[in-house]
Amino acid sequence: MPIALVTGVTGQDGSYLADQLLAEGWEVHGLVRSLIVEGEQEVRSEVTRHVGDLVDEDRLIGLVSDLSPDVVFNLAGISSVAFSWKEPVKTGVISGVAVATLLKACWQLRESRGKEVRMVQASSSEMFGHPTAELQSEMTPLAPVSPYGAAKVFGHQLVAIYRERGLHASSVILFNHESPRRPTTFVTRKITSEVAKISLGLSQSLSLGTLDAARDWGWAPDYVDAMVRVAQAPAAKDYVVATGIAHTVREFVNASFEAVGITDWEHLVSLDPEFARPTEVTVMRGDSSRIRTELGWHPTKSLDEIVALMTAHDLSLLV
Ligand code: G4F
Repeated sequence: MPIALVTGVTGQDGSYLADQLLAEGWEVHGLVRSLIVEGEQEVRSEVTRHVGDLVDEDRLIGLVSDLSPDVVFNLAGISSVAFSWKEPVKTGVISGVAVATLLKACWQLRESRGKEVRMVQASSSEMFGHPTAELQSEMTPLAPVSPYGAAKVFGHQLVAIYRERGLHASSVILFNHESPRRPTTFVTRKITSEVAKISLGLSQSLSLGTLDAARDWGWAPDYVDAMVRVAQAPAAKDYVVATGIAHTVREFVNASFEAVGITDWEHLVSLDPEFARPTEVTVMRGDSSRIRTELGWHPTKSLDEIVALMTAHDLSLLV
């Protein structure tokens, strides 16, 4: 039975990843900050939870040594670009520097016991910054425009450095990926949860930072499936994971209102500078040809399907 250590196991991606790995017969261990954390996903009981902090080097090195995992999936960190503007130092440490600790722990396990441990790092499209081409691929230069993006670049480049050194370390460059498990701090779930309330007369309006930004939104379970494929690939590499189709926030809002039968929604939505970013990446669209060709991955849901599922889920929580 292969053994996985998943950091960030209580998040959207970590919880879907644990579900998939357990279904495929893996032994799954999760790193958690504490055994009870409000607002995070429930961790399946089959996941062995280990309390620890990503920045506690001794703890992480000891844990990796004790578990001797086949794969370490690093999904933990600050995942909100907006939050990274409020806490740039914390973001740099947790989403950037902590990657070094995990790589060091994997390397030590390999050196001391000859264990061929693999690592998969959750990198982000936010590393590309303002688009310089229509599609971003593994070859696109990294030029982040947020503290979050800069932290992710540090982790991403360290992974490449350890790969060069001989570790089977890969990065999945994830474009936006959504699901009913997304927290409402992200725009998609904020929209679907508010639209559900508005449709039931429980809220009057939805306030957003912009309607014009466009994102390449995929289905989160597809993106964790990509991580598993990358972990099992013969060679370690970077892989862009994206649908290749971008939609604006406006289109997402429209699809969510449509899902509850409201067509005339403009008067229900307002713009609030509080939710706008100091720098905004206007459009993101990924070229996932490499993972499609080499590992047979492909996205399974359209934006309309994702929006419908998320909106229906939010409605079900209210009725
Ligand atoms: O949902 P968002 O907050 O996601 P963002 O910033 O693109 O980051 C997500 O995707 C990245 C790429 O995969 C990840 F690296 C990252 O960890 C995270 O998962 O914002 C999406 C867009 C942005 O353009 C934002 O400015 O929606 C815009 N937006 C407009 N109004 C808003 C709002 N975003 C939020 N969170 N809240 C708003 O009211």
